[in-house]
Amino acid sequence: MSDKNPQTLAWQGLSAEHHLAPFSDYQQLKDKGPRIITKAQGVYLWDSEGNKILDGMAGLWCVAVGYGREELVAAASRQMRELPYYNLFFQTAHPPALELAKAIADIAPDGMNHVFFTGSGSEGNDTVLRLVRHYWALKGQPSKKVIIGRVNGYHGSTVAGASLGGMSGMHEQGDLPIPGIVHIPQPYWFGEGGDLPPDEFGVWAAEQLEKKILEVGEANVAAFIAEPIQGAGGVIIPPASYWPKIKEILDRYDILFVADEVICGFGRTGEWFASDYYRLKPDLMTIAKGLTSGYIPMGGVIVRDEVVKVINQGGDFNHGFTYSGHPVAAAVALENIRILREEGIVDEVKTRAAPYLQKRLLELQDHPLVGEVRSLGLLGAVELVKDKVSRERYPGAAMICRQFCFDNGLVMRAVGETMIIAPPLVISCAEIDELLATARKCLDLTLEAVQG
Ligand code: PXG
Repeated sequence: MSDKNPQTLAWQGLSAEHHLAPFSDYQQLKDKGPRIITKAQGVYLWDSEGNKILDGMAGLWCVAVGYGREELVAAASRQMRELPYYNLFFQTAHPPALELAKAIADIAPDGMNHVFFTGSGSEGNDTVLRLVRHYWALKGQPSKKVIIGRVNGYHGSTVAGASLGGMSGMHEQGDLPIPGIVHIPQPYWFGEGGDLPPDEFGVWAAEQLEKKILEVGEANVAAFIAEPIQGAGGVIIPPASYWPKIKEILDRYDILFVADEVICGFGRTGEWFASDYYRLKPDLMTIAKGLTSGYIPMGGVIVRDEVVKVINQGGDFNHGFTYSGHPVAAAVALENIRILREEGIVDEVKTRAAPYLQKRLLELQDHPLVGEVRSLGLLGAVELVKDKVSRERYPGAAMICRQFCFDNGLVMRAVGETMIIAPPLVISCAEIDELLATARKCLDLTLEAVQG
């Protein structure tokens, strides 16, 4: 007999009988049954067993303003009454999409004043692929088609998104990447830096871009795409030397640079965009997630004026989605940006929450299981190791730790042998204390478990 409540069992039954979940092992899911999340408020979730859980991942990196914001609910319901749907095709538009495009241009880096809306980050990156190739064709250089991504980058799960990304598990399914996409190594010093000091490794990793451009031929390269900080790959914050060196290389070659800001955008680094933080000057930026705080699906691509000038002269851009700029999503995004601005949330991240999280996270460094702690803004990673010097791992430790976290009221993600966090931007210092206290307890439990 299970000690779960009957409603939980009924929902788990529906899961087994009818649902195909994203990124899941279906047999395992059937055997164990998913945790059913039923409600949320602030930075907390509740499951169907009545457990209260601190959401250290802001949903899936998206719930910037926290759960339970009535203003977002009101914005959606107002818009649903007024105009629940109309499209932006065939020379029509509606106020929420236009006003949102302006609100995004106001916070985007200088010279990036236009937005193409999509329903998700993946669709944003599909848009990127078509837009950059269209751009070069219009410039009379149709051979510039190849897009350079990075190993272990994440750019979504559509065919183009998964191809641009460098996740081997995704490439293995469905014959990816599609032609015209190549990858360079990632700037993951702790995992792959070997004996090189971080800065030297950062320069080496950046130089791989130049090497690849020369190998493919500048005349064939359309763009380089990268997350300023890799999220799904394990909160990989590049060594300080990496982005300056990449910028130097980008300046030497006539290719476009796409910053995938789906995770880093809308305040996560303490700036509106990580491109501001690293002064990246991208030509295109993919956005989603924090744009609506995840309350409703929406993504897009912010495009630099020079690129817009070219595509303005190209006749029809034959691309778009039924839900591009959906009025309800746009109304929620507008309200979400208003909240971020008026409550000074991005600045709060920079001056209060991020420094405090970093200070508390660094205290974990003395734990016997912790090889490295890194954080930037409200992104954090804790590398689990058996040996701090050789960086040898305990295979499976992170999954064990993730389960202890769940059981003790904390959502923390495991990527490889790295524990990662990305809490809502509105997390208080007391909630950060709670997060770290639970994390330390779970590291202790994990150490005990792996030492058997
Ligand atoms: N780019 C980046 C940088 C992302 O993190 C996408 C694009 C795709 O966005 P959509 O909205 O199509 O999912 C993402 C999404 C994980 C995980 O395991 C991360 C994402 C999605 C699902 C799982 O951390 N990021």
